[in-house]
Amino acid sequence: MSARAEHPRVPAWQRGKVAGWLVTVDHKRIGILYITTAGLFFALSGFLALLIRTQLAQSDGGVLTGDSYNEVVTMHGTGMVFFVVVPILAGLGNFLVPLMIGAPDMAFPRLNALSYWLYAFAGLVFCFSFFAAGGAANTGWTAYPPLSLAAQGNGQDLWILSLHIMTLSSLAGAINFIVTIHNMRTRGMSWMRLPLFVWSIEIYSWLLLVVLPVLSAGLTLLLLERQFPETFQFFRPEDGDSGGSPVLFQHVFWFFGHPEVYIMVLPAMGIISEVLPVFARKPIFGYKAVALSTVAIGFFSMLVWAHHMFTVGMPTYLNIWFMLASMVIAVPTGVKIFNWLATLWRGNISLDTPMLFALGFLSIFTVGGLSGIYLAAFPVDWQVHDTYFVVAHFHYVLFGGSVFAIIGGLFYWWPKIFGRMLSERLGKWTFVLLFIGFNVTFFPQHLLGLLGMPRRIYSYRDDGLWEAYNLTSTIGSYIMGLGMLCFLVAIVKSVNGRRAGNDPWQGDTLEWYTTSPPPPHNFDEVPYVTSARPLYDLRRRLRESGSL
Ligand code: HAS
Ligand code: CU
Repeated sequence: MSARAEHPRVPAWQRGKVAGWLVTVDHKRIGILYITTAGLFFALSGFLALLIRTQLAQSDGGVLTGDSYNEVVTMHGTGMVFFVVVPILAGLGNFLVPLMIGAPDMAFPRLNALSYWLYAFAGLVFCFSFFAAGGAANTGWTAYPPLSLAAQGNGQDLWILSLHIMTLSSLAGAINFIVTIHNMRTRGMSWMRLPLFVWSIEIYSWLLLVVLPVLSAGLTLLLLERQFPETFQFFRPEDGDSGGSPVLFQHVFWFFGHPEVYIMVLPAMGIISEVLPVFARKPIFGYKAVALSTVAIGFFSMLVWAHHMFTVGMPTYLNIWFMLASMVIAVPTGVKIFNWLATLWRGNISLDTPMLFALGFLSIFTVGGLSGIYLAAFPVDWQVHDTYFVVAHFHYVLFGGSVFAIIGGLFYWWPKIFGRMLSERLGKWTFVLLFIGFNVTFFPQHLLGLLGMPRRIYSYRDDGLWEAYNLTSTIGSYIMGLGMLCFLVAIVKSVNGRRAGNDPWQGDTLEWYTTSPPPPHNFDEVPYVTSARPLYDLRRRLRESGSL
């Protein structure tokens, strides 16, 4: 029973098991709610992905019609971006940030609960889209007009509405993270002693704060023009000069959309920066450079958006600007990659599951980053824009990057969150199946893109190797499905899993100082922080004084 339930002023109806969760304002419970809800959306969006791959296994697959294929692709992409990756990072951030900075809770616990419930509500509205007259939203996660203006039925409107609600949720969450990180750090924890995961949540929050309002504005205009086409004409191109501009929507969308992809990868990089040193038994190499490169990536990510629009016909000087600015991001990203490699160098490496996923992240993300550099060269992009090459690129950075890091992070922090270990044996199976399945699924998509296969098509002419590559890709996706099943089994089995002590991995950061799971108030006392590795310092002091 939690301390809240024992509190005399907590009304009786709030003390029950279910009610206790519904009214909770504890950042740890809210974190768990976020993670489980995002897990459900992961299952849904992952199922849609397998539908897509099943349809594409053959050139004229009969599983989906053209219309339903468009719906499935749209809901898969939107689901993964908005309802899986961003909120699961919010969940990890919620659980971990206060613990890592030695605070009792987030700065605004009630606002925190509101963020979660807005997310849950947005998710519900998003799902209603499936049941709308005329079917679910079907114009892709980018919802470009004029297509998204022409889309019949209310599925598209519900989609817009759900993203509006999600934006409110994320804005409230971002403000909460920023205020918490700025004001609630424990004694001694200066900015240069902040855990790197917390750094990444700080920049994640600032990016959300700056770019989400722009998305909301664009979606509001889209909604208005859909509902009142007589009155508004922002994006429709007809009527000569008096018409709107569809390219305007693309600018607005990508001013949000490009930073969004770093919103999804920076906290993943933060996870990697926590996991690698612990399993290499060395401090992170170049802490300052890794922390500041996060800031640099966040800043530059707002200057590159039109690399998604090289084919709309921008003047050459703009193409050149967006090309160079995009390539510049390789520098701070490379700083991270090389610092991680240097952290591994001559480390005493133990290949536990979190470490396997971190190494998987390193290798796959680098490949995805490099194909990003190809795409940033606009003459190359002209050739492969809107082909499967782009699909391959972003799955390398988003699945091999963000999702690998998230799964690794879950294996790492599971014992802290639930007090039980996840099975190492199943963890290794999960990793092997996902790593192999991932590459079998997405590597051939580079080749398909180079052969000219467009994105978002539900059937294709069996032209030479197209069907073979597609079938390979589908087989890979089933292997990934098996990998996720192993993860699920590991989760179910962990209910009776081995109990974790406070600090099963010999971690460096403050969350390992408290019990697993932590008590409602987190800490009885917090040690004074003198470096970025307070627990390492503590162990060393104990060892030196002979008590360890
Ligand atoms: Fe990307 C499209 C360019 C990183 C996600 N990206 C997407 C889409 C998504 C996405 C979701 O310029 C599709 C959206 C849609 O639905 O249409 N991307 C880049 C570049 C980087 C990059 C330059 N992307 C990401 C990350 C993502 C992500 C991170 C999510 C997590 N991306 C593009 C472009 C498009 C694009 C075009 C549009 C394509 C189109 O036509 O639609 C960089 O941030 C990557 C930097 C990382 C590295 C690897 C590590 C660095 C090292 C340092 C040394 C390397 C050097 C480069 C100096 C580069 C190891 C040397 C160059 C060589 C070629 C060897
Ligand atoms: Cu981009």
